[in-house]
Amino acid sequence: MSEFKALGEAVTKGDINKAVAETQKAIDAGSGVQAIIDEGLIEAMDEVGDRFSKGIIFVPQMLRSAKTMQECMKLLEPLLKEAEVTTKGKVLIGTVKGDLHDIGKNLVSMMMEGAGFTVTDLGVDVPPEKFVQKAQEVEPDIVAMSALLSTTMPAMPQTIEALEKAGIRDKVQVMIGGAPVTAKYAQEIKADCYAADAGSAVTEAKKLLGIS
Ligand code: B1M
Repeated sequence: MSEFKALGEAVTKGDINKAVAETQKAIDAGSGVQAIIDEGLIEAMDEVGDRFSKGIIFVPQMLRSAKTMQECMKLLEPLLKEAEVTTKGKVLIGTVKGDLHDIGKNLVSMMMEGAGFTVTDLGVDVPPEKFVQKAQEVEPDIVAMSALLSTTMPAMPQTIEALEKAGIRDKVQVMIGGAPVTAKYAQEIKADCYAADAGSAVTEAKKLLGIS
């Protein structure tokens, strides 16, 4: 976290004003957006998760750090989207049923938009029937699901099953991701692909649609 030490500390402490100021400072200093996200914000959130696991902090502090990261992302979002404008394909994304974590999903969404995909974001706690209903409406190329809890991962195969029942499973590619999700799990539940992070979500989406 060296270059972004002050930013990381502000995020772990949940000091929104300081974190936003540090983000702006990093942008002004010409630091890459990806580096600010990966080495500043995400590393700090990992530290937050670690402290939560050890019982050093609790849900309110975790929430405050999440809010802090979201405020920093507001400054970075326009820079992420600057890159490309053409539509590469349509992506329907959401965090699965029972799961309220949306920072990673939002990041995937922003990176996809930045790479030229048209993204419909269903938000958090999205039940399988909502994925199906919206997929029928917007006819996406990719249905992308995020889960951060091991207890909500089963909502992924449930959603795939719902797409099958609605007769649209073969019309979409299914991508899954989120901290507890693995490539092996993607194979097990017959998703079309797994992406470990927001950057590889874009690479994998392009591969799925045969775009270089
Ligand atoms: Co939660 N939480 N949380 N939490 N939380 C975790 C996930 C946890 C690992 C913390 C811990 O114990 N170490 C743990 C889960 C354990 C498990 O099941 N394996 C946990 C828990 C237990 C809980 C609660 C149950 C706590 C409680 O109430 N007792 C509760 C559950 C609420 C619910 O969802 N029903 C809960 C609540 C919360 C808050 C609401 C307080 C808050 C979320 C706020 C929000 O999102 N708006 C929160 C937070 C902030 C976290 C941690 C600290 C940070 C998550 C985060 O935003 N990371 C997290 C610990 C951690 O992850 N280190 C933790 C930054 C983000 C950029 O990374 O989301 O992993 P991530 O996204 C990555 C990749 O995973 C990937 O790309 C992103 C970046 O490149 N990715 C995809 C994500 N989705 C993808 C989709 C794709 C492809 C890639 O394709 C479709």
